[in-house]
Amino acid sequence: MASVNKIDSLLSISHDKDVDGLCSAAIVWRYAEKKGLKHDVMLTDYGGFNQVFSKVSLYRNTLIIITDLGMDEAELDTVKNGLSRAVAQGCRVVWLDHHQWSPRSIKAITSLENKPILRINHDHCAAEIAFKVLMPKDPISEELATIAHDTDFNLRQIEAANILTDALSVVRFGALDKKEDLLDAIFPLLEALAKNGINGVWNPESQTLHDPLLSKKVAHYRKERHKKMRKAIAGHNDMEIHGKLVRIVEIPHGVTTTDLGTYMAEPKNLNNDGGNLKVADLLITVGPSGKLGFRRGSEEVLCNAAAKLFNGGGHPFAAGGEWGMYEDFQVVCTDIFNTLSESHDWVVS
Ligand SMILES: [Mn+2]
Repeated sequence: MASVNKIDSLLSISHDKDVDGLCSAAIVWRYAEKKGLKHDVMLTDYGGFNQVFSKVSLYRNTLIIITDLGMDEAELDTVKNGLSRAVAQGCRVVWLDHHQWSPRSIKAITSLENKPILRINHDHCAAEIAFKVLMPKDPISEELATIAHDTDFNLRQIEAANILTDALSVVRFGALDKKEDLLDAIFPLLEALAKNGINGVWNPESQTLHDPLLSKKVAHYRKERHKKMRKAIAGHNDMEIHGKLVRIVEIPHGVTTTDLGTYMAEPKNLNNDGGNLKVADLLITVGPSGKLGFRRGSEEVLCNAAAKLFNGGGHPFAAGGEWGMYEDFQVVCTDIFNTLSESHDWVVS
């Protein structure tokens, strides 16, 4: 077995998609600095594990810290093989996450050599776990964890967290549109957060981002998003099933499920064609590639049980599933309504 004492560098692998992944990576960065370890960053999303975990076998004597990523079961072998090789070359694995893990995936990580650490806690976001495990005495890491918690639990009580969420969306959508490298695009934000916490990107006095161009882009993005969400609401499809109001909307390009879910949970946003819509008991968003998002407006609905009918899962209050590529939104709606009618699992009686 390789020695664990020779660790001389750190590899940070985190989620590219949201503020929790970003803040987790920033906390790991601060940990690397504190320990004086040379450090690399990789960001990924589900579907991209292959690219990242095939590269970890190139590392030696490196502490590999993975944050805010659950196991992508489809890529389990790639992940296991990559990490096994890295570990045989003196690496050590620390995986900090808050998603659902299967017993098989847990075993794949905990059975690695060199005393792997797998910390899964569903009550916290990943940045909070990273803060507690790696940097418990660091006020900047604590602040980053608080910011991440506010967005990950969709509390939206911290304006800096809202801005950071939108800034990250602007940067991500911009890079995806131009087919640019996501890490390159996100890196300046990550570096600023790692070095100076939220104040590295945000001026608390003027309540604006330091980067004036990004500030402008965020303002524009918010305006456009508002227009797009109005349009999505106008195209809504409602049906009462088992006494619950089920609403399906299409997600416009550049809008996230959380954006739309939050917007449509507010009665004041639901003025449609002069009439007032009720907040739906179950809101289902249909993404461009047929991905389904489930949010609820009443506790008499179980989003995870509804999502399960569409090859998905999640929490009672928020879940995700899949319908598949589609052309006709009406066909998707009819099928979803049918499937929900045939099951009572998602309704609390
Ligand atoms: Mn997260």
